[in-house]
Amino acid sequence: MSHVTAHYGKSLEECRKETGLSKEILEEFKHFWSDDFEIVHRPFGCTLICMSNKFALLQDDARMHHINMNDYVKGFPEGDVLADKLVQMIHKCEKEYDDIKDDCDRVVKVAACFRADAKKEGIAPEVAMIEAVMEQY
Ligand code: BOM
Repeated sequence: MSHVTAHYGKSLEECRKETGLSKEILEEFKHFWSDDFEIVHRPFGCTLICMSNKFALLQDDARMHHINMNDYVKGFPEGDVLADKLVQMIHKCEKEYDDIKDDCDRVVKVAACFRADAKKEGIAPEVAMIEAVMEQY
């Protein structure tokens, strides 16, 4: 998961300009996994949509594109074991918040749900692990 985060996180700066996400809210993407980062800000949800679109990970309805997400994750170390799990986890969270009409607001909720579940499942990376692989991307 550290590899996926390091790669996905590279699109943050490009999207920051589009969505106006401040450095006060999130300085670097690796902090997504830090307990100190509260996943509550609408601009962060808009930023995740922008970032995901850079890798074609979403459908037109701003829900995850299952096949593309699976293929994307598979390309990283331990991707084979991670891909199915990640798609299932995100989809479970999407279903929980399907009634939220605003895409950015809904994606914030989905992301918070996903982080909580990833921590419970023991697949959330340490920030230091992300730092260690960032230079590979
Ligand atoms: O319903 C919209 C689904 C949005 C998918 C993006 C969720 C990703 C949460 C942010 C965490 C990212 C860490 C690693 C990369 C996963 C692609």
